[in-house]
Amino acid sequence: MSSRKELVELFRELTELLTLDEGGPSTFRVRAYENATEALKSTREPLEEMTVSKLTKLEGIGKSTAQKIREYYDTGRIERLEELRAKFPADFVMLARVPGLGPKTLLRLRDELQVANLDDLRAAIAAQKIRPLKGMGAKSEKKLAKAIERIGSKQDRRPIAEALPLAETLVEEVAALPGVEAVQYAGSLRRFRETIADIDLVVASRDAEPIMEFFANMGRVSEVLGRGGTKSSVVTNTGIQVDLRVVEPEQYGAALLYFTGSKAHNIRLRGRALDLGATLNEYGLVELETEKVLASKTEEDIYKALGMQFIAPPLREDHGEVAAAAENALPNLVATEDLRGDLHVHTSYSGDAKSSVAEVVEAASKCGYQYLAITDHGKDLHINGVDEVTHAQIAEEIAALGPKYSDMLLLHGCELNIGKEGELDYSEEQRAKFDLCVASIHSHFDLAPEAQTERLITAMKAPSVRILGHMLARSIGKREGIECGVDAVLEAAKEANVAIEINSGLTRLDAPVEVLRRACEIGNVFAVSSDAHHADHLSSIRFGVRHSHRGWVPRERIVNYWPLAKFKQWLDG
Ligand code: DGT
Ligand code: CA
Ligand code: ZN
Repeated sequence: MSSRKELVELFRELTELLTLDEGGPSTFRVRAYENATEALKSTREPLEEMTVSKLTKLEGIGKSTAQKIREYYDTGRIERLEELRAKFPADFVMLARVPGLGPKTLLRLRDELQVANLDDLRAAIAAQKIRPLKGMGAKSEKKLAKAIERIGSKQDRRPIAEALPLAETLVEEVAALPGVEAVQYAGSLRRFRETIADIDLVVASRDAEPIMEFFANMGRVSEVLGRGGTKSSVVTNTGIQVDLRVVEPEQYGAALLYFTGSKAHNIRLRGRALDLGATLNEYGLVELETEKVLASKTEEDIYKALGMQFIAPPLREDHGEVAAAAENALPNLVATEDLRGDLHVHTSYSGDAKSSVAEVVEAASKCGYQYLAITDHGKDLHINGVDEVTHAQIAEEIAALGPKYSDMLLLHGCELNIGKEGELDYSEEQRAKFDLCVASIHSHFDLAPEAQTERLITAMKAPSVRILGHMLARSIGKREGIECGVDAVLEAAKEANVAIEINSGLTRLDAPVEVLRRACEIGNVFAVSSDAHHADHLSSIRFGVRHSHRGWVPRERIVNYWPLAKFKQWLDG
């Protein structure tokens, strides 16, 4: 952090803690710190070189604050702040952020009820210990209970499928605002976690005001939790909290890196920075001795300055990625543009899908694919299944499109249903007519693990099966995946030369990350598939790509990354 920025941060903290200490925001001392903070933000004077008496000549800076500024530049810390930090631990300071809880009440809660954190406060409310306090009462107690509930609900995690579309829309809308140089969602969403607590947006702009204005007044906002000069927090009508931060374009990379996390990854990176004699924070990578900013504008710059490979956001979980990046040993990850085909898509012949064969093929052609497998459901799936006769018709339609799409290999495939004991649709003779079969589970989710393992292995032994579709059949936020012996299934898949699907559906993202990582160790191959049920959804394969990153899947192991010849070899093998 440029030391100026850090100084401003420290003064902000001082103001916050002093407000607590003084029992209110309007005392002389608190206001003095507020004024000083504002002065520090705007001044262009070379503070680090100025004496106390020179500093006091600046507008908004009194003697006591001038001394603290000097102390900071001389020693790197401010003693008074350290005292206040010791007096008010972070858990207690958090309480000051509960709406309706002022410093006076807080101190009373601490001194009379020994409330030190949120849990204590909850307990005190539950025991109705707050209402007898001076200045309180049953009504204020109830109000507090509600305010805490709000905070509590922030901890609810939601499936990525609920948050990602909103985040993508927000990014689009903010990008179109005047003065916005870059915008990205950060946090767990950018790391592509399966569940999300809130959406964190980072914006690069020199003028925050229009962005804050737009943000607070969006139609989808039900409540503004906070609004500052460069930071706001809102709750949408659907109850998703969105935090927005506007930063200087020069610091965009550092801010994006910081707010993308994970926290554990950030801590690991900071350790690496320290080893190199630098500090890393949301403002930049700064050489300690010279205070020179080594990198801050882009994430790429920062990783490079740290002497390591760029680490894709889904990898940033402190699972060994920092050490690997430093040794140039990260897996080669696949990019959406690298994929040469899609091996699991449906047409309107599957009852739950909407596009014609021709529309799906045209969409695949627009993706630039060299091969495509159309895989409508087998007939065992009661509502959406397709019988032999209809499948013959699909085959004809596909063949008829051949001449028009001569640069794309069109495969007539099928998504077979794995029955309770591993049985599949049709006879093996009939199945062998398909160019490619995906086999997946759509029912009997509650069998014993041994039975599930057996079932999957039995299905994969059918020679026609080449891909194990959405392996655990989970639905994120709704249904846990089946329990099975993962290792045994993966071993069997390897033995049978069956690829493990990486299903791109946002409610699926199946097989899950832990399974993918295990499969990498065991040596399986993978197929990243859209499982699109509409021609417009072929592009959702990008989600599977990011899920594959979370699983550390090297692109060399992805069958639809392979060039046509190699892919055909695998298919025929
Ligand atoms: P979530 O919101 O629970 O789904 O997960 P995240 O990772 O989005 O967490 P969040 O929203 O609390 O914070 C966003 C990022 O900001 C987080 O991944 C790392 C960074 N961050 C937040 N607080 C801290 C902190 O105290 N220390 C460090 N080093 N980084 C933090
Ligand atoms: Ca977050
Ligand atoms: Zn499907």
